[in-house]
Amino acid sequence: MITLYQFGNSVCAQKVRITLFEKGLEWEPREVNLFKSEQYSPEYLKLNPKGVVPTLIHQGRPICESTLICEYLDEVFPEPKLTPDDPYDRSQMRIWSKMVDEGVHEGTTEISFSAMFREKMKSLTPEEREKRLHNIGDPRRRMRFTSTYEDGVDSPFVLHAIAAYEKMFKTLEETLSDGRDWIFGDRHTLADINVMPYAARMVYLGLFDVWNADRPHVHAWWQRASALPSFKDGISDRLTPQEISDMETYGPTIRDRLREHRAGHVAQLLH
Ligand SMILES: N[C@@H](CCC(=O)N[C@@H](CS)C(=O)NCC(=O)O)C(=O)O
Repeated sequence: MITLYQFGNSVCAQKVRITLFEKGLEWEPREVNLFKSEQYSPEYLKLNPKGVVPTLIHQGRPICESTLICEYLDEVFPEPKLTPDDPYDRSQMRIWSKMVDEGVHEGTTEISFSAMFREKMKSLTPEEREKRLHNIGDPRRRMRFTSTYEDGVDSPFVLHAIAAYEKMFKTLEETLSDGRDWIFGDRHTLADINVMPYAARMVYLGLFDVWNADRPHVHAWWQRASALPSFKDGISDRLTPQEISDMETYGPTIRDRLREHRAGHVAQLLH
């Protein structure tokens, strides 16, 4: 029996749902409403001490961290294999998950907050907002949330986000430029699955081309990735009309400013 604690439009829960679908596994959802701060309830913190989704429960034991959950699922349910066969390639696959976990994930949060969750935060009561900003008492998380709430797209954390996405999409374009379909060749692996929800969020927000206007291989990869049945089951079919409308409405409001910041970042990379 597999249970997934998740929140609908959470990127790292999407990653795990794609993997569950790829493995053909049955699972039960448990919703943790992040805007009601349910992730900070004492019961949930016992499962996930960071107070974040997702958490997978398998054989009565909790597993945290979406990258670790996906690797766990790949080991316990080996078919179809979602990791490269070669140990060197597996180490390189983890470069992709590290790129996401060490920058792109936070970046997605900052961009999503500055575009749309910021609006949602404005509609919370002062007590609810304070609970979210306080989180589990992590000062860095408070700083990030407060900064994107107050300064929106001009938050310095959005600059970190732009840089993290630039690195990921640049590396993806270079990797695919020899004509391969997927990051490790002719079959998709956890490296692609790691990137998919983060690319999808930028597509839904109408921001994908801030980075990828001149990256044809990334575009072709996206066409293949978004056509996978696991993409449909893990991401697109589960988005509510409201979530889609929020992304489509608010994303473009930060596009011009994001483009300016990205141009400044790319100019710096050239020096
Ligand atoms: N590294 C963690 C990140 C988890 C994470 O930040 N989850 C977000 C949703 S995508 C969350 O629960 N945020 C709630 C909060 O920070 O209060 C993972 O990959 O599982």
